[in-house]
Amino acid sequence: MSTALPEQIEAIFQQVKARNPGEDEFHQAVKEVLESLGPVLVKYPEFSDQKIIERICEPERQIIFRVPWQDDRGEVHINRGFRVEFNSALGPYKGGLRFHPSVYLGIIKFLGFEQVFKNALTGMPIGGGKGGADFDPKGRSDSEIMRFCQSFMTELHRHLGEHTDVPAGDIGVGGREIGYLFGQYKRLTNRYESGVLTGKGIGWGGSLVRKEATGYGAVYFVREMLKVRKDSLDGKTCVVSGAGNVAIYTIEKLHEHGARVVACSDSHGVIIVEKGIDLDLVKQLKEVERRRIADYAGYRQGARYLAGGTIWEVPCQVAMPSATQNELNGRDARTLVRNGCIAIGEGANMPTTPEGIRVFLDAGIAYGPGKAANAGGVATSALEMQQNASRDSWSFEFTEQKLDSIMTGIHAATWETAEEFGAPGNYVIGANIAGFIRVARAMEALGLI
Ligand code: NDP
Ligand code: 2IT
Repeated sequence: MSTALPEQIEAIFQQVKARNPGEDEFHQAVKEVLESLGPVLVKYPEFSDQKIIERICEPERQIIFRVPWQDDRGEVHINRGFRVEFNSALGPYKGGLRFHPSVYLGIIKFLGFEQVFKNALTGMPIGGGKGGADFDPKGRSDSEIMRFCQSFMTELHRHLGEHTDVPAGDIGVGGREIGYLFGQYKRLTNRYESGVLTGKGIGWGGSLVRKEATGYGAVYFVREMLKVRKDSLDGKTCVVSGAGNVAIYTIEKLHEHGARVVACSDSHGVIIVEKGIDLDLVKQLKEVERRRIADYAGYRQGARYLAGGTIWEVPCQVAMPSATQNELNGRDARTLVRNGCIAIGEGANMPTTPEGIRVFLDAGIAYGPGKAANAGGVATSALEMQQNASRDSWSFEFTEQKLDSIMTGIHAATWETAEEFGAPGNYVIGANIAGFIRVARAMEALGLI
């Protein structure tokens, strides 16, 4: 992957940087996509004439709002809420909400931009958007979380709708938060509009498999990458960063495929278990008790905890970054390759830095970028929307089968597109081009919007 862009695309990128100052993550995400698009403009000059790239880099709408709330002691707090409605050429804006203290406009824009192409890759009728707040849920009581969610939705609700904008979870937003958000939306609108949020609870409009979908889907993507190489996950040693929603169900599916996950992590440190992570314990600590992964070592002999350590030093054949952006840099990538890693499947969004990506591609290992590998979450959200629209609910097996075939399809499409554009085996180019073309075609058809 070269960093030198064709002149015309370089000019667009410089303009994006100038128009969005200080938004480093957004610049990074845009650059990675633009680096893939040179051959697309050669093949389809009409996209240049219609300024599709310039239009795709500019969100359709950006909403920033105040979120005031009171903690349990009565103290008032003010957070900042965001929703970036990036592109609706293919369907209503669709994408998660992130509650994390690091959130600012540049993070939400990078996530929204990625979401546009990811959602296009699923082949489903969903546009791209993302939102969130710089709220830190850590250490907050259930009532504080509820009050925050209610205040957040009090402002956001006017921008949402099952045919307009449909949020879901991301970092810091899971089933509990979606419940409080849905409750407040229902109260404000006097409508039981199930399709306005996804990731809902089973029993009040949620879909089976949605909770598991991102992790399971990422493992299916890796399974497909290995299949092309006449290999499989059976017996492989794996590491999975994070210990949240995506990491937990990545580990679960890796284990089901006969792989052994020897390490996972959270923002404080890494837990290493040579004989394989006990996932029930991780679920109890993280999903139920909301504690740190460090506590794992207190319950199981043979578990080592590295405070503040990097998980990528743990030798493995398959690595699945599933925590956050830029968590794996060039040095980490070199360490992984040196230790014999053969496949990377990104559960997180943009977890590998540009230098890290280059190391993986140069080493010729199977590298599945987030916008392809983690698309199973949003794809199953779209399946949830389908069930809501038809007032139906599908079995676990039926829904999981659909997720599997969507992920297998995304793998095939990215693989074939990479070949077609002269970059066999390069899923970065395959995903960026396949996603871009689908959105561009729709934008072309809908006129100057
Ligand atoms: P969770 O909040 O459930 O878990 C996040 C995990 O990542 C936690 O273990 C957290 O540790 C760790 N983490 C978060 N921020 C940091 C940080 N700055 N440094 C180190 N560790 C960090 O979120 P998800 O599992 O839902 O999301 C994980 C990733 O997957 C994100 O990149 C998200 O955008 C992406 N994703 C999520 C989808 C979904 O359906 N949920 C779909 C597609 C992608 P700690 O608890 O200590 O903060
Ligand atoms: O990054 C993502 O794809 C998500 N957080 C899930 C989005 C969704 O709408 O399910």
